[in-house]
Amino acid sequence: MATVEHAQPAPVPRTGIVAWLTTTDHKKIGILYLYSSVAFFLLGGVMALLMRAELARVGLQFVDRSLYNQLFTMHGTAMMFLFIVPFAVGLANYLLPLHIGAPDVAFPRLNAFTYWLYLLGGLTVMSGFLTVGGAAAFGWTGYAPLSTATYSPGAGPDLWIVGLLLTGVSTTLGAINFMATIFGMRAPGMTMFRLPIFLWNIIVTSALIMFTFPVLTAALAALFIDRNLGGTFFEPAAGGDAVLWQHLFWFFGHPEVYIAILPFFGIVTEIIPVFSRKPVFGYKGFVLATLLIGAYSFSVWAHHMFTTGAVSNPFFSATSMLIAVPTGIKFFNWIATMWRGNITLRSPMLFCMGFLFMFLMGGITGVFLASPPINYAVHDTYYVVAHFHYVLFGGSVFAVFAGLYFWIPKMSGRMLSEGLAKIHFVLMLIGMNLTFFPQHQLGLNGMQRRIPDYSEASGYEGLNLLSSIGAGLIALSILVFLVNFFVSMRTGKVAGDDPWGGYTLEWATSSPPPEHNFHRLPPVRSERPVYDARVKLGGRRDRG
Ligand code: HAS
Ligand code: CU
Repeated sequence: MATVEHAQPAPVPRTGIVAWLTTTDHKKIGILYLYSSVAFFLLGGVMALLMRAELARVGLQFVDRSLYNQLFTMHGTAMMFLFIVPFAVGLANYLLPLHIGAPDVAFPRLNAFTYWLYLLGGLTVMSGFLTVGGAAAFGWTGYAPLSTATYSPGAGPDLWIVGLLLTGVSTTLGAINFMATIFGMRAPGMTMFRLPIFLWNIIVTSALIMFTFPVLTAALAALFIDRNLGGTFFEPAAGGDAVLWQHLFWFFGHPEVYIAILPFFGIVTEIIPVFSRKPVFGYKGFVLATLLIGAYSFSVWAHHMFTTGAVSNPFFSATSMLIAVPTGIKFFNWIATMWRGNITLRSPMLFCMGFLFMFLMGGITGVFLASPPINYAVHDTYYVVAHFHYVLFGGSVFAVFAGLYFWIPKMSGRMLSEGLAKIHFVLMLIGMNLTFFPQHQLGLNGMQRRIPDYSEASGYEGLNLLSSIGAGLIALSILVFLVNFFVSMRTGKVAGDDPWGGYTLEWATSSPPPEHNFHRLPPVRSERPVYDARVKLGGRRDRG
C-alpha cells in the first residue's frame, strides 16, 4: 500500500513591515503596544503643554474656550485609555509568556486582533479633532447630561464613544487572554506561588477589567442610543436619570484607576528586589494585598460623587479609607525588601524610588479626599488634579520608566545610557513636583479644574506660572529619554542575556529572546529560578 505524501507549501518568510503587520508573536505585539501607547502619551503630553501654556498667565492667549475643553477631555482620554492601560497591556504581553516559561500567549491570533482593535479605537477617538465641531469636550468622565446630544452635538463626541467602545472590547479580550495564559500555560514547577509578583498584579488587573469594562461598554452604548436613536437613559426631562451615568461611569472608573496602578505596583515589585540583592519580602502578603485592593475597589466608586447628595457618604468614605490598609502593606513590604539590602541605584531602581515617594504623597491626598467634609471643600478644584497626578504621574509614569530602563535591554539587546537616564530622572522629579505640588495650594485657594482662564484678582497667577514651568521641565526630561533611546538603540552597549543579575525567567534567555522564547529552561524551584540556577553554578549568594 502506497502512502500519499502531502506536499506542504513552503512557508513564505515574512520580513520587514509585513512581519510586523501579520505577526502573532507576543513579543512583537507587545512592542507594537508599547510604541503605540507611548505615541499616545506624547500626543496627550502636547495637549497638556498647550493647556499649561494657556494657564500660565491671566487672559486667553493661545486657545479659545471650546478648544480648551477639547484639550482637557482628549488629554485625559489619551492618558487613561490609550496610554497607561495599553502600556501595561504591552509590557504584560511581552513579559507574561517569558515569566512563566511559555512559548506564547494562549490565543496568539486573538492577541493580534486585540492590538489592532486598540489602535483603531484610539485613532477613532482622536479623529474627533478632524470634525467640524471638534473633538469631545465634556471631560474624560463624559458626564451626562452634558454629553447628550442637547449639550454636545456633533460627530466628535460620537467618535469618542465609538472609539472607546472599540478599545474597551479590545482591553477585555486581552484580559481574557492573559488569564487563560497564566492559568493554563505555566512551565513545570511554576506553581501559582512561584509566579513573579508582577503576574499576580496582572491577574487582579485582568479580573478588574473583565468585571468593569463591560459596564463602561454598556454605559457608552446607552449614551450612544440617547444621542442618536432617541433613547432617554440619561434624560431627566423624559424620565431618565443623569446621576445613573455617574454610577455606571464610576463603577467602572474607580476600578479603572487601580487598573492603572496595579501593573505598575507589579513592575516596582520586580525591580526593587533585584537592585536590593534580596528576595521580595512577604510574597504572600503582596499577593493578599493585591487581591484585597482589587476586591475593595468595587466598593468605593461613589467617593467621586459625595457632593451629588445621592449616595451614602459615610459608607463610601469608610470603604475608601480602608484601601489605604492593603496599599500600606505593600509599602511596608517594599521597604522591608530594601532593608539591609545591597542597594545599587541604577536607573530602574532610581525610578522606583521616585515612584515610592511620589505615590505616597498622592495616596495620602486620596485619604483626605475620601473624607466628605474635606471633599465638599475641594471637589472639582485643582486639589483633585494634584491628587491624581501624584498617583498617576508620580506613581504609574515613574514605574513606566523604571520598567523601560529595566526591560529595554532584554527587548532590544542594548543598554540605555545610565548618564542620560539620571538626567532624565532628576529633570522629571523636579518638573513633576514643580508642576503638581502648587496645584494643592491652588485647589485650597479655590481654583476650579477645567477652566482656561482666571481673573487677575484671584491671585492664582504666580502658582500657575510655576506649574507651567514645571510642565516644560517634564517635557524636557521626556526629550532626554527619547534621545537616549534612539541613540542607544544604535550605539548602546550590548546587553547580554542578564545585565542586571535578574531573578525571573526572562533573564534565562537571549536578549532579544528567540521567536519561541527559550532553548532551555532552568528548573523552577522558587520564585527566583534564574537566581537559583546562578547559585548552583557557583555564583554569589545574595544576603537575606
Ligand atoms: Fe484617587 C479622585 C480617593 C488612589 C486616581 N483619583 C481621583 C481621580 C483620579 C484618581 C484619576 O475619595 C479623579 C477622577 C476625575 O477626573 O474626577 N484615591 C483615593 C483614595 C486612594 C486613591 C482613598 N486615585 C488613587 C489611585 C489612582 C487614583 C491609585 C490612580 C492611579 N480619589 C479619591 C477620591 C477622589 C479621587 C475621594 C474624588 C475626588 C473628587 O472630589 O473628585 C487610595 O487608594 C490611596 C491609598 C494609598 C495610600 C498611600 C500608601 C499607604 C500607606 C499606609 C499608611 C497610610 C494611612 C493613611 C493609614 C494611603 C503608607 C494615613 C492618613 C493620613 C491623612 C496621614
Ligand atoms: Cu476613585
